[in-house]
Amino acid sequence: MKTSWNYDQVMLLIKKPFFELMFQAQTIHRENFNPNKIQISTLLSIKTGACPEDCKYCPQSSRYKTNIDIQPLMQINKIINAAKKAQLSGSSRFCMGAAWKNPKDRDMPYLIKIIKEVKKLGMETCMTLGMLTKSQAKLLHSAGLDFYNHNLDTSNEFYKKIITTRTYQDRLNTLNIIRNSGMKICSGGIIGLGETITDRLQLLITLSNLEKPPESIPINMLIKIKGTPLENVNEVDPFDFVKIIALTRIMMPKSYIRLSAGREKMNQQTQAMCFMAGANSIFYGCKLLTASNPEEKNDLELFKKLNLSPEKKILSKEKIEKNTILFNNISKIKNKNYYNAAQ
Ligand code: SAM
Ligand code: DTB
Ligand code: SF4
Repeated sequence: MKTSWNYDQVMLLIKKPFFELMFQAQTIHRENFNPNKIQISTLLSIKTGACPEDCKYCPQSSRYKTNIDIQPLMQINKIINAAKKAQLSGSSRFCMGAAWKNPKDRDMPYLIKIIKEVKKLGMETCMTLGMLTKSQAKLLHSAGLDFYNHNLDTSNEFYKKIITTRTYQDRLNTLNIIRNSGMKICSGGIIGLGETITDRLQLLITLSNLEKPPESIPINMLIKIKGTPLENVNEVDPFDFVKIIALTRIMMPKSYIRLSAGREKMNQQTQAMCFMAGANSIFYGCKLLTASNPEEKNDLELFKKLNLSPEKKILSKEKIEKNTILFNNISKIKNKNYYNAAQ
């Protein structure tokens, strides 16, 4: 049965002594997941920058002068090469992001082709392309897209201070469209935008009280990007961040919680506490969309220390080799420059 959360209940949770909260979160985590397993996704920006939206945290908005490399929609062979590389390094899901307010209908055939090619590799797929119409969502689902990422980012009240080019209701409408299309929802938020604790709690209440909570919940720590209006906002106390992860686990016991942007600034101990609090997914690979992420070797070292291993769907060596031969026969393209840039 689905639990519905209200503000008073959640306030009681966050006020609990730290170790009580952690114990409750860890207990719920163990009832629903293997605590030694982690889901691994890799991100790729398939269209970068020049976004018409004004999200104050984002380096890709055309309103701010940031140091990013603006790129049009990427060629399919480069996308597949990146997916292949992610798969070989142990990632089970490939997440593709585009700096759009929404995709145009004319983009759909190309997006469908991308999804089908990534699926052929045997990977799960996720896209984040902005708002969707019903027919676009249906097309993506029919092409085999497993997840659609669309974050609520913060509370309804604080949202207006962060983004003016769309409303919270626009965001909720798209989440509804995704749910009805049959795709799984990936939706979470950012901590560290200058929001209050109440805003953080309201975000979690909204997510948990959706008709069905998101299957995947990315919790991002703001990466302060030079040139954006939030470049100098105050730092978040790591313990406050860990508590938000614990709350997310308690409120949405069956969802995957992704420790997302901002891991590069967290030490191993903070990340370990996030995993103890119930986070069980990460973005793996040294780049997020435009910002950097911990190097693979550092993550592997952390996994080893914590005895964490990838959850599943890592293909056998034989299957990956078979896919590689198939893939090379299809595309024959080896883009060394791209690999160099991505490394
Ligand atoms: N344009 C699409 C959209 O906004 O839905 C998809 C791409 S957008 C970059 C995906 C998410 O990245 C945002 O919703 C936000 O949560 C996160 N994000 C963007 N910039 C960030 C930053 N500087 N720090 C942390 N998270 C960030
Ligand atoms: C999400 O919640 N975080 C990811 C993914 N979904 C698309 C994006 C993080 C972006 C960090 C800033 C950047 O790389 O540009
Ligand atoms: Fe555009 Fe998405 Fe960045 Fe907002 S978060 S500016 S919609 S790319």
